[in-house]
Amino acid sequence: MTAPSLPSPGPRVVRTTCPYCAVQCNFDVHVENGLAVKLMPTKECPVARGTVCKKGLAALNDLRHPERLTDPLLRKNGQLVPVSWAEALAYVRDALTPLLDSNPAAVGVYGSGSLTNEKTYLLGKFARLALKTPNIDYNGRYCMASASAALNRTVGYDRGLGFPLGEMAGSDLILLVGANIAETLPPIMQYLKAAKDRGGAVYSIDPRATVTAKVAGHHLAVRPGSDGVLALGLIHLMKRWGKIRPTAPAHGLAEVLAQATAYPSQRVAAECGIPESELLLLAKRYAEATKPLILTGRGAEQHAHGTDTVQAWLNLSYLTGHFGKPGGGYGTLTGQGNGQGGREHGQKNDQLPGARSLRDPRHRAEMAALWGCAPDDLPQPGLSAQNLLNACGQDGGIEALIVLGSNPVVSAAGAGQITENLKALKHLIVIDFLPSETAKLATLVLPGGMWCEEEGTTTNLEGRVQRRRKAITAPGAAREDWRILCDLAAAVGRPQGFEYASFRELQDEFFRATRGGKADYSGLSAERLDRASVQWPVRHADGPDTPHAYAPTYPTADGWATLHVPELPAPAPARQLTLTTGRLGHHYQSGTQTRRNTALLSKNGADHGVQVHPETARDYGLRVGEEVILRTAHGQVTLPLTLNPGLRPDTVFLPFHWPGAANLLTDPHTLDPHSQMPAFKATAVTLLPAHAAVFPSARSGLEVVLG
Ligand SMILES: Nc1nc2c(c(=O)[nH]1)N[C@H]1C(S)=C(S)[C@@H](COP(=O)(O)OP(=O)(O)OC[C@H]3O[C@@H](n4cnc5c(=O)[nH]c(N)nc54)[C@H](O)[C@@H]3O)O[C@H]1N2
Ligand SMILES: Nc1nc2c(c(=O)[nH]1)N[C@H]1C(S)=C(S)[C@@H](COP(=O)(O)OP(=O)(O)OC[C@H]3O[C@@H](n4cnc5c(=O)[nH]c(N)nc54)[C@H](O)[C@@H]3O)O[C@H]1N2
Ligand code: SF4
Ligand SMILES: [Mo]
Repeated sequence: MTAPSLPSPGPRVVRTTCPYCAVQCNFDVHVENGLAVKLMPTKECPVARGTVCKKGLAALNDLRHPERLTDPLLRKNGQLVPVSWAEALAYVRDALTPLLDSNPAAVGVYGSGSLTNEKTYLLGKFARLALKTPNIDYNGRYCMASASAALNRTVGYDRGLGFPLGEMAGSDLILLVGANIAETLPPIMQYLKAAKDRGGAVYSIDPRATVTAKVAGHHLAVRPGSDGVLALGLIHLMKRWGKIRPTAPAHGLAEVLAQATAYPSQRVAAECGIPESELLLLAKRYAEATKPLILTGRGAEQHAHGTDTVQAWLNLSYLTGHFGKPGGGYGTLTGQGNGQGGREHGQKNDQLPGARSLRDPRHRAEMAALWGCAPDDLPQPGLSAQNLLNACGQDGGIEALIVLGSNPVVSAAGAGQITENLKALKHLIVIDFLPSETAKLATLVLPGGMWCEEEGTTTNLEGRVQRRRKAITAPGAAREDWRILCDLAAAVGRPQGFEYASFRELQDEFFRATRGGKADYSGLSAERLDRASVQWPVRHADGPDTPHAYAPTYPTADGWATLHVPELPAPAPARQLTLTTGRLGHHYQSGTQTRRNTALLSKNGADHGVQVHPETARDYGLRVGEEVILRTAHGQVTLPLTLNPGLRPDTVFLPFHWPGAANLLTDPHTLDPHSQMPAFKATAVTLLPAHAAVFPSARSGLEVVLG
């Protein structure tokens, strides 16, 4: 390998993309003496058009944070101590080679939607070709996987938004179903406001009255988990009102319409916990709209019936002829920086690059030819994310895990059990740039590169591929992640296919690998992306890109869509208190980056508390600011109480950015059968004051003494 390229020392300005969310705002990073000194938004950004959010603006702070990892750390006598790369890689050789020789499936790989396309591609290739393990998956399973599963089984592929974001402004009715974009994807609010300015109506469908709901102007506070029923209620009314005119012929139309007859508005209003009049008003608006746009977020999707919930909304859009039309239809709001590209290029347990299937003999043959192996050498699909973590440290399960770009000690469902599982591993190798809670458990930590220390591409929530350019060099002995993966392949004695002379060689191979896949990037090059960003597929160097992804016909066996009949659970018992979880505007994900960033630290420190409706607090005898115990079938936590009058009284809300909090309470075992998504957004919970020795089960009057 050649030495890393050193950027020139003089002052420079490098345009790159944000390390955080799926909007992928463009910034100009000003570099002086090899350090990033200033970050400026640019009006030329095709997505955010010159706006950024507070996280993006503060992104430089972590680059040279005092806790930044600059050396490999190896666990010796219980402590992580700095070692040379030679010693770190010798550990990798000694740890992994015996497992790879006897049972490669005992080595797991856990990736991330934060990784660039090139790293995603390389991680999948590394698992299949160097490690030969079937057990690779990634944190996107926790993210938009339910929407992805619904789109894939309906129209054969999945690009979160099938149209350019700017077209949102032309919609006359926008339904945000479980998406709090004012806090999670702030620059998109400009398109929402533009739609409102033109007379469009915007609804937030969310158990909480969020900032987004206030700007939207219309709020339907549904019970957690009831969104699918709401969609069936709308289909029922559209049918009654003669509004069914499907986008194109499709399989399953009759079955889907037949199911909706069982969902009259009275039933639907009761199950969703909303007034029937509000349901009828929404239905009337939907029926009259010319370009209604349904956008789902994690609130609708992160359930054990998330795929079927999304399916119900997708069916509504398709049946009423809006799906796939410019400015209208259905889309999912992808979350992570490269949440879109991260789900296309082979870090999923069942996937090969270009959104190919690991189960398809033709796809296997295509990748085997590119990688110079026999198709049968490629493993079959392995465990999906939560099952992979559940299998860690278990008899006959995963003995060594490599983590790149995730912090499952905070973000996995049932995080208490997962933490014990990770501790029980023989080897936990974490590649990170900061000491995340997961890195702190590792046997080996490898210091990786941060966003503007690496070259690459990311694909944003509308399928727009952009360059993420390198502005500075990683500090100390930290290395770019792609080089670390190549080093690991060499360490286990399988360097073939990982001997790139430059990043460019890897990037060009990645673009080539997607040729002929559903997510085809083969018409791309760094030079083309320098001229303009593009939306995939892009099949030829001089050919067009694809702003509208979902025009019929579809990449399915016969070109038709297949609408599936959603299977929805019975509503939760009326008196049940439900815990839901989500995000705050100034924190990102498991918090490794934002909890260290002084520009983002909360002013009052109460933001990690549990949000409860004042009426519920009164019912349970709780006072503001006091510590309360939350208990579910999966765990218990004690946190300060915050009142939120904008929340449904039968729902409590907890942000998930902190360790020892939300995910100690979530269920690691009950997964969506189609997407393998845990139910992050609905867990039956009980509350009690932390000072109380007895547990007043408020609504039943029973008292349970805590052990
Ligand atoms: N500030 C910030 N921005 C982020 C992130 C971050 O961590 N912080 N993460 C990024 C990522 S990876 C993602 S996936 C996106 C997520 O973006 P969003 O989907 O907007 O985020 P969440 O807060 O998880 O959930 C959205 C809303 O769903 C509501 N909700 C909970 N349960 C239900 C339900 O059953 N039905 C309905 N209709 N609503 C429900 C919650 O009250 C919440 O307001 O954000 C991205 N942007
Ligand atoms: N209860 C609850 N749990 C949830 C959710 C929820 O709404 N509620 N949301 C789920 C969702 S949508 C998501 S996406 C997950 C996210 O949760 P995680 O999968 O934990 O993702 P991050 O917090 O982004 O973790 C990224 C880690 O990798 C590091 N990192 C980031 N980028 C890179 C990189 O390029 N290279 C290297 N080497 N390291 C990197 C960061 O420092 C950090 O430690 O959480 C899920 N968990
Ligand atoms: S976090 Fe998202 S919205 Fe904020 S600046 Fe970064 S890409 Fe833009
Ligand atoms: Mo996500």
